[in-house]
Amino acid sequence: DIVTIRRALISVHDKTGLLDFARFLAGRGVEILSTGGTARLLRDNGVAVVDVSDHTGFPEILDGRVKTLVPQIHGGLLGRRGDDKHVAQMAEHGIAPIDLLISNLYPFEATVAKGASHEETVEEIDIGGPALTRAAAKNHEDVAVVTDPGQLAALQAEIEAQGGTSLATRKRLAAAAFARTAAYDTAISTWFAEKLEQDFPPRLAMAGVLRQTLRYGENPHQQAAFYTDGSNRPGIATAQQVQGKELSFNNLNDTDAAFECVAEFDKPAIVIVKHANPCGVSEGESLAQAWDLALRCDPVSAFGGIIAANRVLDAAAAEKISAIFTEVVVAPDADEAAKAIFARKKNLRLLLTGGLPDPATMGRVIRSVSGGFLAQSRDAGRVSADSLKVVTKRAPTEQEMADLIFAFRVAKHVKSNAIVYAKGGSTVGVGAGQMSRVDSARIAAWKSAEAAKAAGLEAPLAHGSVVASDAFFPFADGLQAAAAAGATAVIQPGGSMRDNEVIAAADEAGLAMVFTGMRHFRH
Ligand code: 93A
Repeated sequence: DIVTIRRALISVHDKTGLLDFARFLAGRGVEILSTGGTARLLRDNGVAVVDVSDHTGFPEILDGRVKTLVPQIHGGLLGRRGDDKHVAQMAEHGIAPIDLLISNLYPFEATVAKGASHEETVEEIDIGGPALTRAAAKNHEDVAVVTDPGQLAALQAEIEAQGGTSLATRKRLAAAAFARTAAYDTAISTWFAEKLEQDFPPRLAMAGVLRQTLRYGENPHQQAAFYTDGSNRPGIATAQQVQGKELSFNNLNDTDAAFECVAEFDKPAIVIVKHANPCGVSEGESLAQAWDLALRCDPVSAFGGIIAANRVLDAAAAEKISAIFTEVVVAPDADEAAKAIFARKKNLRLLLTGGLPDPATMGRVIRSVSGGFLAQSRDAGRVSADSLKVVTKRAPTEQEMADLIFAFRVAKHVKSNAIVYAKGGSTVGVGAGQMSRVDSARIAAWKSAEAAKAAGLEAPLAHGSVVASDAFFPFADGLQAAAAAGATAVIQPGGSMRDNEVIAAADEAGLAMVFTGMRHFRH
């Protein structure tokens, strides 16, 4: 199953490592066909090449849009060498077999990332390259296809050792080639859909670009990998890991939860996440102050947590964060002093993203179900003071109103049933993921009492706080639990059959309550 290479076609945008490999081929007597820019580079460096246009007798036309889209090339890649009819037809039409294709595509993704114009971006949609790549990959029985400069070294070693390419290698290269063209088309369709601001389902493009294979999934017996969606939007997918141990599946999942949450806030803010739920969120005058207040909410859970900041990390914040055991720190950036402080903690993973996710963009959320998947747009909903309806006799004070909006923004990032107590721009008790709302309310209150004990305070932190619920209170009991914990104001969507009972209970306890009309389920 070894195929000797007699003729190769090279047509690449990324010319990394190409010259050495081309010299290697030329040294073995391989005829090299090549397109405009690639041919020029090789020829200028003394490698003998035949221009594709000379080989086919057909010039490159339409500004290079048609270079290789001709039967002599595609026939040379697609003809079956062991098939008499194919061999005869190739001979009849003067089509020479091509045994190796080296191709990589116009840099469409990079062109989108640099914010190029519509016309420039369209011109970077490679048509001939994917066609060549898919033709060669389809005919892997006889043809090898290189789509990434990183594949050249191993291929050279195999050719040196065996005199040609093995079927196993050709199959592996074909799989990588189809993955590459699929990802390329995904990037194009995503870009189009986002330009057109299409709604679901056309916006959905499923294939991702492989960013990293992961050691394992949520558990060690599960396989896992991390893909980007080709959009290049700032977020976990654009993060650079500056230091620390290898990122795990759970690290990435938790880090995303923390980063999406911290991006909601305008003032310096810190979010501490455990198991994809925030266990402490705070705004502050500085990141260091926000850290102290976020940590106060649940210092027990914060151990081994994921920390997200919405500002450039500075030395003061880095010192404080480094004082406890933390798995991951993520931020848009960090200054040199902060980096030096984190560097003392060798295992700590520091991720810098270059920006914050935009909480207002639609994007998409995908979840698998047995035999399929569910897709929805992101929860980009956000409440503001003027969208809230006061339903109780007492209206919230200005401070309560600010805290209500803060608490509801946090609740959006807490798994349902979510109950969040907050005071002065900090969470003081979080109840997450319970099957009944009243249980979440009780847990959040209990945690606020524990946090107060840890801080050496008499009263639970929830005393004099406000409370947010991600969905309506179906009964008065959840609200009564919040009142008993010391909350003075409530924010919730409203819309329950028993809203009247819930409002009456709030009035009875002297609470102010606002309805958002918007729900933030997160399951
Ligand atoms: O413009 S194309 O879509 N039409 C083609 O026929 C074609 N053939 C190869 N793009 C085409 N290519 C691409 O040109 C390759 O994928 C490669 O990225 C690039 C190499 O062009 P040059 O050799 O002129 O630098």
